[in-house]
Amino acid sequence: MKIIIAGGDGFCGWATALWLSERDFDVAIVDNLVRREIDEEMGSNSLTPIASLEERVAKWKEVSGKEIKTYVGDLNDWDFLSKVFQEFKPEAFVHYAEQRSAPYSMIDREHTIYTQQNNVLGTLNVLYAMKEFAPDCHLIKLGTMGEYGTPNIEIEEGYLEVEHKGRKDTFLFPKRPGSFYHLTKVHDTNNIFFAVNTWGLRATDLNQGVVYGVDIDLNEKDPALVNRFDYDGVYGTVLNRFIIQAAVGLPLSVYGKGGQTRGFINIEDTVRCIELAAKNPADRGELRIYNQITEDFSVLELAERVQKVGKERFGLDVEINHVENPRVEKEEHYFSTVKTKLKDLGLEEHLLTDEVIEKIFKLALDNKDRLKKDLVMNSPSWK
Ligand code: NAD
Ligand code: USQ
Repeated sequence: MKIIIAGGDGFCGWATALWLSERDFDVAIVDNLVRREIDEEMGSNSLTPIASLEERVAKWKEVSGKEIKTYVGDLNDWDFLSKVFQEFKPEAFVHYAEQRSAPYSMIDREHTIYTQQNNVLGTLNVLYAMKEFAPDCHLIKLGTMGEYGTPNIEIEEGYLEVEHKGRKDTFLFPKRPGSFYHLTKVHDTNNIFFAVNTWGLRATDLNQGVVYGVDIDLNEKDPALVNRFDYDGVYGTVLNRFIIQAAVGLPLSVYGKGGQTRGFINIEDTVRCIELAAKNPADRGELRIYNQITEDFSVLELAERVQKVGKERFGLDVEINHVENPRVEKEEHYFSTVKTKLKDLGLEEHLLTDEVIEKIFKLALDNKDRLKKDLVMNSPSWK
């Protein structure tokens, strides 16, 4: 299968590109490398030293014998995107290429507008490119569990059947997201739903939860293949942050009460979910929506798990701090999710065991000298 990974230089995209390439998919990466520019803008870095995209794909060819084509450019550059579609002729298009940090989207007006333009307009360009050049191509779009927010009812997989005054209909599940970033994913879903119904495109929207881990096996194959590992208050996600904080001897930063509960997924399962979605394409005119998570945890529960592993396996005295919450979100709430569709397609889950935490811990310890302390608590306030 000819498959494009847009955002293939990023955290999920790089792991997915190699996973699919190893399994004989014909992979092309599309990326404008903006994430590396944002690192410079924020003065931040990946805890692991990452090679350039050029070096990465060259090393992959040397290690695996497989070629990954690269197109460096922006989804918002229509001439560039048209050329990519016409030249590569994708059968599937995995769309990771968005500004994905909620805190970044809340810094100020400019960052909000950049995030919304980059994400919403980029996806519209992809939809138009599919319509014009590849109407049979399957769009595999990364959405997010945060589209739903934290409703006081169970979160279904994308749709909700509603009975109102004696009549029934099925709607996209109601959304109440918690940042301008999360809102872009809601806008994308609405635009994709419309395009699929109007033009007969095929699409799968994967509402992925918070991703943790780093594909450590890649690092073991060759250090030049190592994935990024964010820890700062803007791009670092909560479990990776806690493990890195514990490894360098900083207290774990639980925002507020820590009862915030979210769906989580190991990066090892992210790549498998994309493979399953690619092998089970939606029909023309169909938008499939899956909740791409394997387990739900509260933030405080995660901090306690990391504290326990730090103590038992590394002899560390890990402190948990309840710090003032920079976000506007519920700190105690109901949270229940349906997550069966990917399992029905064959997903065998990699759950959060102490061994998994220990493995991530080791990578953090190996790279701890690269941590810049002033980045750890640099989240902007939502207000
Ligand atoms: P990332 O920032 O590491 O990677 C995103 C990549 O997309 C970067 O390499 C960036 O340069 C590229 N990009 C951004 N805008 C682009 C554009 N206009 N044109 C071309 N390339 C562009 O992010 P990630 O963590 O790998 O997340 C990937 C996707 O998965 C995002 O859409 C994100 O919303 C979604 N997601 C991530 C998580 C998570 O925990 N990391 C969880 C749920 C959903
Ligand atoms: N949190 C803390 N302490 C921290 C960092 C975060 O308590 O040091 C809390 C946050 O307040 C929040 C929860 O942990 O309640 C999750 O925060 P996060 O930064 O790990 O995740 P989030 O901002 O939601 O975004 C991440 C990715 C995003 C993806 C999303 C999936 O950056 O791309 O869409 O996870 S989800 O949350 O399911 O929408």
